[in-house]
Amino acid sequence: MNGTIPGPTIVLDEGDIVEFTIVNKGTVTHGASIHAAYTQTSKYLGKIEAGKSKSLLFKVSYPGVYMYHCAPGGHAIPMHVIYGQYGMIVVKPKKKYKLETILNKPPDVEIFLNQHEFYSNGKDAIESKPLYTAFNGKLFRYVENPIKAKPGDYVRIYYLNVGPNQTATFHIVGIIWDFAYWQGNPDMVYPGGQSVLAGPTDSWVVEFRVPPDEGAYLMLNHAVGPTDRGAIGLLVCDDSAQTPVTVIGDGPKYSQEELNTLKSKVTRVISPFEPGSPDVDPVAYYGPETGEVTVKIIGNSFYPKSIVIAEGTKVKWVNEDVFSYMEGEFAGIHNVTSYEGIAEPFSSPLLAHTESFTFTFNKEGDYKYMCTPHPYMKGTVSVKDMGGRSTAGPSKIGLGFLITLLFLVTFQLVVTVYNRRKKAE
Ligand SMILES: [Cu+2]
Repeated sequence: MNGTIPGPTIVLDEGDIVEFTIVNKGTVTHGASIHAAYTQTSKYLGKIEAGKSKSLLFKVSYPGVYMYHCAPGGHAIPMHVIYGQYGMIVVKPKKKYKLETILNKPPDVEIFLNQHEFYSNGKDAIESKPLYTAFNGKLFRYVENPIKAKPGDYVRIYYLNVGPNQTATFHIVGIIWDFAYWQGNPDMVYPGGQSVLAGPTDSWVVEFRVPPDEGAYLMLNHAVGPTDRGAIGLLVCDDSAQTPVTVIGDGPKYSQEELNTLKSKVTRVISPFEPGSPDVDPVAYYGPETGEVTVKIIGNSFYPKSIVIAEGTKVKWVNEDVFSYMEGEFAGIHNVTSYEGIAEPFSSPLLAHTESFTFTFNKEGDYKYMCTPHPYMKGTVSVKDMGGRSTAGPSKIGLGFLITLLFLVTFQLVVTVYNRRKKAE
């Protein structure tokens, strides 16, 4: 959304009338689901084809912290959310939050905090096994660049667990909330507390005053796994901090130059739907003894994405995506079509859940293939002459032995015939 993960943080006031326009600059169908609108937004903003745009006018009557995300329709909705098409909308209440009333001043530090997950393939996404988790689009973003506040500063955090799968317990080490507001609604207020629990798309506003102790206060998901995977940041109490300050929830934006520098240092590439670097998308090797290999289509990606097989091996693709209802981008229905390195081209019909397509690779080569309804879904097959398969003929040692045997037999035959003729004479 607008080139960042998460997309732009949108801040509105309760009662605003919003004109929301989605311009699809991509190559497949997109859309939007806007949780801040009290209507079925995907009915109006769904199924936006490439190059097209759609608008919706709505009033935001309920204050709170909301998620928005891509919603082309059907199975494509979760798939595009996995891809990072989401962001936060905050509808600020007309009524003041309780701590603002008590302190009679606006917050010194306002933080819009998206927590979200990154997956290296569709199978892991379906099985809820994120490779990384992050606050606002980058692992350890606020460890590298801590958010600073002065002792006694009034802090308000708009916290949204985007997910898309895992439940999170948000906690700041050393802090007890003054108040926590469920979904960011000022009427749903809880005094005190050390944490807030949030499933996917759940949100909270938490408010507290920074203790007098200078130093680092760790913001984290108290589930140790996700914290270890990147969902951790620092709020540093420092008497010299410049406040008031606002931290928005947009993912980081890079100039072309910064991107080039980053890319030159890249040690790992992850992409849920096409082969990333081999450490996250390992190539699966099958020897000549393997007659048939199965590649699953799951979570809009091939699994394994890259295989190496011997000449004569059958490859069977099975569609394990279940959700094939509703319109929009082809929902849960896939095909398999070669597009590069095509010694022998192959193309399957559209496959629904459990349907499969089998192709036998008889020619050496590196084949690239894709799903045409979802051109971002890619895989590779590398076919090698590994020898050893019975159809590939005898080995060199065997051949030598055969030639020698043939020579000896012929020699014996010639000698025998010669001897018989001599006898007959
Ligand atoms: Cu597909």
